[in-house]
Amino acid sequence: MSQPADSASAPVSGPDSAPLPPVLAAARLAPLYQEALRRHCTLHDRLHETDPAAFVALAPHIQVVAAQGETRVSAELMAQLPALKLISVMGVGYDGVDVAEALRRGVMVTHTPDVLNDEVADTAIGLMLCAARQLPAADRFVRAGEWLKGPMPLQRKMTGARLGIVGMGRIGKAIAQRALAFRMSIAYHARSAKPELPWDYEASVVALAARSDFLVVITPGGAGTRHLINAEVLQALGPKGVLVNVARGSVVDEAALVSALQEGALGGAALDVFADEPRVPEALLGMPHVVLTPHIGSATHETRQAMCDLAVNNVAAQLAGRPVLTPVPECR
Ligand code: 8YV
Repeated sequence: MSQPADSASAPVSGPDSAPLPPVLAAARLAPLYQEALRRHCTLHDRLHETDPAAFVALAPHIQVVAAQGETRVSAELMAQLPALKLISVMGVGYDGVDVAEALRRGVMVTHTPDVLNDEVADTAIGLMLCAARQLPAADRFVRAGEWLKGPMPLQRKMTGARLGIVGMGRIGKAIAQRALAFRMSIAYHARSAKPELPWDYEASVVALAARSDFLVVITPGGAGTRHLINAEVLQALGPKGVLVNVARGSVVDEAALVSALQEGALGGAALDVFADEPRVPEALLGMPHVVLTPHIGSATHETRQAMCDLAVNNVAAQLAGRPVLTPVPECR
């Protein structure tokens, strides 16, 4: 299924022996995505980083860049690709892509919305339960033989608690729908109120945090939301409050989060995303009341396959001269 190691000078041929068009992987892509792409193109894995000379030779021919949710596709990279037509992101988030520059150059950007809504919402609920009931700590408790010495301390109830959701897009709504089964009261913050929704809108994140037991962050990343969750928000969430982040690490001021947890100003946190992945702040690693997962919000076979199919179908459409399926809102 997969092709031999790629190189700029040896394009892989299609069944009719016509060379398959070159596509640049801007970052290390999931094997699933790489394999599927190789059915439509000759994939050049990070050639701009691994072999600059070969990249210079190939760059004028590259019409498609493949990326993942957190991959950086900069104006500098685009400037080296004069034939670039499409940046296909396998992920709903595309904050690493300089979309303004892509628009300026007439480059289409696509992403993979909707197909991961359920998965990320499931992850958010799972993290909330883990933080409330300390399930990872309970597992460690049994394995360490602590149960033999006595019961684990009591934890807190999630059902009926107050949930604040920062970001009320497709995934935010899927989280809210699940939270209803836990009889949680729901309020949200977004760029603007959504009058069609039955939940309270808060124009200020601080005000939302102040009325929440759990604050779940599921807003897009990027400059507009950088450090939206700052010391003031964490203070408002308070010593019993729990922060859950399934969005982007950049949305939370990690230094402020560490301080708030250390000082007991914040009750706990469950984090799936970090500012400098895969590095996690050292201080968090030692905190038993913090749940840490390695950016697995959408990471199931089923959902990653659906995301991969959509990302590859966007590439195939572009290469065949057909309209792409899921352009980002700025490119619609
Ligand atoms: C993955 C994500 O990390 O969709 C996103 O924005 O963050 C993720 O689901 C990844 O991009 C999968 O390719």
